[in-house]
Amino acid sequence: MVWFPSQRLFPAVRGMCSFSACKFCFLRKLSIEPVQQKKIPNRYLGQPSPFTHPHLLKPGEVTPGLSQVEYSLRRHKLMARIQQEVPGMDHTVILLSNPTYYMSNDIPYTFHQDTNFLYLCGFQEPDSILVLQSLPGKPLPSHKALLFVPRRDPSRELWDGPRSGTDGAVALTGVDEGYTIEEFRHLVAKLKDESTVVWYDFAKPVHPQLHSDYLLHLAEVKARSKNRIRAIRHLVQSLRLVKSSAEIERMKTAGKVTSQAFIETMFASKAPVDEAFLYAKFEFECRARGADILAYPPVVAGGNRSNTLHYVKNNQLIKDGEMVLLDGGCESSCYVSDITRTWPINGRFTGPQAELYQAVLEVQKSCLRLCSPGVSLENIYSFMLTMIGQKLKDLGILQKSATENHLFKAIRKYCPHHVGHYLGMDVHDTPDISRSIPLQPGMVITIEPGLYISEDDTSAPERFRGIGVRIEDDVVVTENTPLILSEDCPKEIYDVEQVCGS
Ligand SMILES: [Mn+2]
Repeated sequence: MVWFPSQRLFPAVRGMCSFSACKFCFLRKLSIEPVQQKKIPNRYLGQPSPFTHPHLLKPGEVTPGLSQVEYSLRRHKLMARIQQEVPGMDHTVILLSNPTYYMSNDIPYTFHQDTNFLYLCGFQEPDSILVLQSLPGKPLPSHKALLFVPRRDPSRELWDGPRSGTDGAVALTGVDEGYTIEEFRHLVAKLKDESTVVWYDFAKPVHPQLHSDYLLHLAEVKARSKNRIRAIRHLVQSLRLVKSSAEIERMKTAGKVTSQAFIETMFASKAPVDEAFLYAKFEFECRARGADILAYPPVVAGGNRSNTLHYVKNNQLIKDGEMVLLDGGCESSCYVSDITRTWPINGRFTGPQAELYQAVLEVQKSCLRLCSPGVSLENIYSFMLTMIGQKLKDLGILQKSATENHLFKAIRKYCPHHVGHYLGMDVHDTPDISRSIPLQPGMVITIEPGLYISEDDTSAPERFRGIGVRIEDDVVVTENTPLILSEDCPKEIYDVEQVCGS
């Protein structure tokens, strides 16, 4: 998916580091206490467990590929960050899960967990609260992690399936203590104390009902206290920005699955074809390879519709001679991919299609080469704009003699979106982190230049009208050559024609 450059930018976060990559990070000296492994109940929980789903989870894993130790480390890193921000106080962090959203009476949408909550505990049930509390007399990052979860209820479980309950939640996630959600009010009463700094996103609560039931009053009391409530979202995002090696492994899987789905979808292309057919084919090929869901409604845009950046209706016929732009990605074990390819529906590029496509491809490959530590997404964006300007002249879309002002306007007209965004558990991951900060090893970004020539654009040469091209890859920044997670997905003209034509 594309991200517009007009989106609000936030100041850079200081002191970001990757635990595994940074030699000087003080967190390396942290000794966290070994997780006391509690026995997973030998019954179904509210999410896969190593006992019920041994094909997905190894012993000690909370979600596929991510261990209790990794989750515990994330919580410790967050508490260390808090200690840096506000030293020498008592701290309590409160994170809400998502609620279940309903399409109509009793008909739920597919549940999706809030990703900040998920990042810190891996718990997949709605209507839950994670609390991290500093320990009296012990310096941060020492803390206690508590989960408040829906209580077991046979009458509800008959309809909705099993719940983990407090014992299941503790054993699965490795937090220190588990309580029912109703017990949360006892804790809230203690937090009104002036000596405690409460870290909670009161301005944008992810669970409106839990907020009004338990936290609205606390927020009001704290507003009058000298230790006010402080937002936590930005700190969690600053941790999420740099991925661990286990996270990169999950993202490799998501990239491979999606690349294969693209190949199968290209292979199934024919003229004419309904966009809905390609949408269904793509989703099937992702899910058949183990993806949980698609990461977002894909764009499957034939012909001139590819010039509508977030075209998701996907209900038109693609005619012989047209191209299709597919922007799609899947979510696999909490991590997503976000890939775009544009290909001729009948398997052969026309002359003008090939010209425009090759121009975008060259810009894209040049941008990929810039993905290294020290360079920011904004730097790559500036580079992309300059290179697109040159390509517009080479293609004859712009006059060689165009003034600076005219040139800039034309570039923004033919490529109105940014070069990319951060990628991780969310498609537009860590959205509050500025794109001006230098990239570091372990950060994952998309690189997705495009050129869009509307069929109504009488100022562009006629042969290009109605063609829109975007090419998007997912990239892990490393010390050396960037790792392209979507490298299996064909993008050279020859390779695309081979796959589509075979
Ligand atoms: Mn994208």
